[in-house]
Amino acid sequence: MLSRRSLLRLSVGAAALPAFSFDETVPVAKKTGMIVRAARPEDLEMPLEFFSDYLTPAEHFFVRTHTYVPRVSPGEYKLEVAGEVSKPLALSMTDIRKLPRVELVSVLECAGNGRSLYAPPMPGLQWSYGAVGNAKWAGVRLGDVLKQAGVKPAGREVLFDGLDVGPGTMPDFQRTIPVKKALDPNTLLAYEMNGRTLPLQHGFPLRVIAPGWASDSWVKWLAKITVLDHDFDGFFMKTAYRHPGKPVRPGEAVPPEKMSPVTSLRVKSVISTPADGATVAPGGVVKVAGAAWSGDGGPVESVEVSADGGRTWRAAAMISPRTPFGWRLWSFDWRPAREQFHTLMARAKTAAGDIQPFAQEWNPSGYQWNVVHKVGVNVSSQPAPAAQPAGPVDVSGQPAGYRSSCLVCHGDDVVTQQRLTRGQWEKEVDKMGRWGARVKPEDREALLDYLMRISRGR
Ligand code: HEC
Ligand SMILES: Nc1nc2c(c(=O)[nH]1)N[C@H]1C(S)=C(S)[C@@H](COP(=O)(O)O)O[C@H]1N2
Ligand SMILES: [Mo]
Repeated sequence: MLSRRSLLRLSVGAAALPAFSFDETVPVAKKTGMIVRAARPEDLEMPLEFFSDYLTPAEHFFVRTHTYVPRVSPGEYKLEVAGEVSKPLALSMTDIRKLPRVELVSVLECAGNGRSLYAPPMPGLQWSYGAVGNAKWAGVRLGDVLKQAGVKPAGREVLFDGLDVGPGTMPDFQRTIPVKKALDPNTLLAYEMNGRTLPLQHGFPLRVIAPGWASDSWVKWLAKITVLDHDFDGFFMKTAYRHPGKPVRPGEAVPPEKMSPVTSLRVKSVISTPADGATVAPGGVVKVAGAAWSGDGGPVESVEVSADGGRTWRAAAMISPRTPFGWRLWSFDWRPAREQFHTLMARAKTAAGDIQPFAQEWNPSGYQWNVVHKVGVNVSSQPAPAAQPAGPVDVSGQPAGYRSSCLVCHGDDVVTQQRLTRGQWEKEVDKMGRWGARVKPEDREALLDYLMRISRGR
C-alpha cells in the first residue's frame, strides 16, 4: 500500500493517474443512461426515470468514489480483523462464505444526495435526486465475523478501511461505526448485489451494508476491520460527514467539533414520472409514480400526492410491500380535467409520524436533503415547445498552471459543477493544496478568476 501511495504522489504534478489493469475474474458493471457528475474519479447519478425499478439494476446504480477504483486481486484477497479483539483474523473469501448467508433489501443513499438543491450552495458533488438506489444484498453478518474474533469489553467503535488510497496527501477514506451498530443483525458484509457477485464499482469483493444509515458508512473494497477503544480521528469522521443536528443560519461556518456524524437517512420520496416540465393532454389518466424510503426509524407507511401545490392531498397506492430497509414504489392515477399548469408533489410518512418537510434546515456540507419533491406539469392540447439544452461550459483561456495544478487528480467536471463565491474558492484551493496541489503564489489570482468563470461562480 505504501508503495502505491508513493507512486501516486510522484504522479502528482506530472501526468494523470496511472491506468489500472483488472483481473478478468473481477466483475465490472456496465453503466448506461447515467448523469456523469465526475468522470475521473467516477461519480454517477441515476436519472429520475429509473426510480421505477423496485430493485435498481447495477447498470443504473449510482456510483460514488472519493478517489478511484482500486485494483483487486481475488486470489490474494484477505479481510484482516484486528484491534481490541481476543483473536485477530485474516479471512479469505472462502472462509467468509462459510459463515451463515444472510440476504436483505436495503436502500443505499449518499449523505450528500440533493446537495445541489441547497441555498446558499456549498462545495462538493452537486447531486440532485439520484445518489440513491435499492438493492438486494447478500453476505454475512458483521457480528458473526466479530464473534469469531471476540470483541474485548473495551471495544467502542469499529473502523473500516477499503483498498482505495487517495492521490497525493489526500486523507484515506476510513470510517467507523459504533460497536452497537456493528453487532446489529442487519449490519452485513456483502459479496452479492441483486443475486450476482458484487461489481467492482460497488466494492468487490466485500463491502459494508449498514441499513438505514447514509452510505458513507458502507465502506467498499473492505480490507481491514479494526476494533477501537476510542473515537477515531480520521478526516472522514472528524471533518467530513458531520451535521450540526439543529438548524443554523444558512451559510454559517460551524466548527466540525460542534457537529456529529451523519447516521440515519431521512424519510423521503421522489416522483419518477411525469418528468418536470412535461406536457400532458387533458381528459386522460396520468400515472404519477415514484419511490419512497426512510432511515432506521421505521419504513415508509404512506405517500400522498398533491396536484395543486399542496392545498389538497390524496393517498397514493403503495405498490411494493413494507420491508425494514427497502424502498417502496407508489403510484397515483391523476385525472387532470382543465388546461392549466400544475405543481405535483409527493410526501412520504412513516408509521412513527416522521414526514417530509417543505423547507430544509441548511447545513454546512449539504447533507440529508429530503424536501417534498415538486414537478411542474402543463396540461394542454398543444405540444410543448422544444427545450433548449444548456450549452457546454467554456473552459478556454486556461491560466498558467491550471492544468498542472488542478487537473492532475481529477477532471474539469469536478470543478465546473460548483457554484461558489470567491471566498469559498479560496478555501477550496487551500484544501487542494493540503492534498498535494501545487499553485505558485503568483498564479493564484488568475487561477481564482478562472475558477469563478468556468464554474457557476456567484
Ligand atoms: C492531489 C490530487 C488533487 C489535486 C492536485 C487537486 N485536487 Fe481537487 N480533489 C481531489 C480529490 C481526490 C477530490 C475528490 C474528493 C472526494 O470526492 O471526496 C477533489 C475534489 C475537488 C472538488 C470538489 C469539492 C471537494 O472538496 O471535494 C473541487 C471543487 C476541486 N477538487 C478543485 C480543485 C482545484 C481548483 C484544484 C487546483 C488548485 C484541485 N482540485 C487540485 C484531489 C486533487
Ligand atoms: N472504500 C470506499 N468506500 C466507500 C466510498 C469510497 O470512496 N471508498 N464512498 C462511500 C460513499 S460516500 C458512498 S455514497 C457509497 C457509494 O456506494 P456506491 O458507489 O456503491 O453507490 O460508498 C461509500 N463507500
Ligand atoms: Mo456519499
